[in-house]
Amino acid sequence: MALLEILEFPDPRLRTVAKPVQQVDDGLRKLIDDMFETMYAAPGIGLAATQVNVHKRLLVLDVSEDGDQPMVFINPQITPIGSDTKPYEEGCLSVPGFHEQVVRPDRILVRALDRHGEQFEMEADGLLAVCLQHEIDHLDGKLFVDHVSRLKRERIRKKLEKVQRHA
Ligand code: QAP
Ligand code: CO
Repeated sequence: MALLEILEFPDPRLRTVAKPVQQVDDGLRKLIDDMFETMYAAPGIGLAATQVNVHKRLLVLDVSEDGDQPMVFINPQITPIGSDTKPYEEGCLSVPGFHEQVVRPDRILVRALDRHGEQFEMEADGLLAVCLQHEIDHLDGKLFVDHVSRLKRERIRKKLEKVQRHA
């Protein structure tokens, strides 16, 4: 297993739109294991392949209390269930130290492949629904800061650029 480097905002590589996974093979499963190791070490609750500079449609998350429920979603597709939305205070391993309220659909249906390439479907709400939508945004080159005002986004960008200059 290996720890992967996490790209940080405003790195332009975070704007890459990821390509569908064609083959769920041992190479991909190794990447999935490395992404879990990286996410748990951070520590974080979700990580998209985009954040480790791999532009494939793949994400891992664990929103359980004890951090013992790893979930993998390959080529995920979501549709909102109903029209209810909810605000949630989001953060991101690629935007360290910043949290902002983001409004998203409250309940979603997700269809994806698991680590064996088998298709599954599930309904999600609460933190799981927030995290899935946040991570799928990454696969489309989007960040939670895109959901807040330009003023807030620019303030975050400038502060992070300053920290990165001193890193
Ligand atoms: C995405 O975020 C998420 O600022 C996953 O200094 C977040 O794991 C989905 C983290 C909230 C739903 C709700 C952030 C770690 C981790 C930081 C994360 C930090 C250290 C964020
Ligand atoms: Co994120």
